[in-house]
Amino acid sequence: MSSTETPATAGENAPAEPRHAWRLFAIWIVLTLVAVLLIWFVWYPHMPPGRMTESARHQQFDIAILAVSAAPVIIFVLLYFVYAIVVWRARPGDESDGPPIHGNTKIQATWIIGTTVIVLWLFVFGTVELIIPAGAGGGEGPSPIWKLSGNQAATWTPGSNHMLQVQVIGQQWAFTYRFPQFGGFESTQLELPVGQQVQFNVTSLDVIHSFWPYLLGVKADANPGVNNVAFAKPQELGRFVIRCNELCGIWHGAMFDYGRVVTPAAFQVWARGMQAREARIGLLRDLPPYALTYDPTVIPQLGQDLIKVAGITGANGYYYPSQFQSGDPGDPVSP
Ligand SMILES: [Cu+2]
Repeated sequence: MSSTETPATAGENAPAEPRHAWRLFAIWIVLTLVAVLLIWFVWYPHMPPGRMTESARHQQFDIAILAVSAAPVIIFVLLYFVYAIVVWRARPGDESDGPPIHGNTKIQATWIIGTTVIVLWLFVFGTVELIIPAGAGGGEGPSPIWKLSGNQAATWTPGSNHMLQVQVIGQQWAFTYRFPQFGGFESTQLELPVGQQVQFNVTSLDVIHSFWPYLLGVKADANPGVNNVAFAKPQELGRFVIRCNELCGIWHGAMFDYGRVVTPAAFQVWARGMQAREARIGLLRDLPPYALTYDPTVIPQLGQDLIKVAGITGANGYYYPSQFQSGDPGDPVSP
């Protein structure tokens, strides 16, 4: 404690220096308590992204915890700033320097321990919350490490504990959804059953998009040729916005839509109805077989004649290497 020298200039009648540290601590603890209570009880329930799914609920919790963790630090910095300006400012006519101070072991130790605890806490909390639940709603690639509980099955019925499979296909500039457990029908509408585990299989037909129904706490990149898996378990009924979150061309800003979380029974009625309708009008037959990724240039149903136009497919036989001998000009389209 080499910094507590009493200034030699202080007169005998000068008032004793108040205990600044205790004063600061008392004000800080009161302000921090008020801030934490306000954050937790007033702000937290209104924080994005809400509580529509397990992932969203966890993300809201994370933001609240981080706000509570940051409040004491921010309040301390601002309080010290204001206190220094008010209490330690130079008085008119005071031209003297402050006392020379060299080190203070207590303050240094407090600083190192305090910042270490804060950084380690953020590291541990952040890592745990990235993993729980099931990858925190982010796309985890084709074989996720952290999965939602629920069985993989070829069919889905309400309450069956089967994971509902929803394929999300991005293209300039819309998302479409395929439901392999319902005959592989395709829709521009997204409906989801409440209280049931959903597995999104996200891919793209052209450039990189990003599937972002943020009220569901889900965000997964849509890459061509890649199946990017993300999980969600809707907890509340209602509408949610779906946005593309990757600049994908001139109409990127218009690439949004609305989805709905409905009861499992209503979902089943909707899905069966869509499947029956698309079977009736022949659409199911014309769709390419369900796959985790698609190459639009090799899907005959999407228009052989169009693909045959010179210049669109590139080199002869490029997309069907197994069909042609090397050097054979071949036909780049016919499977
Ligand atoms: Cu996009």
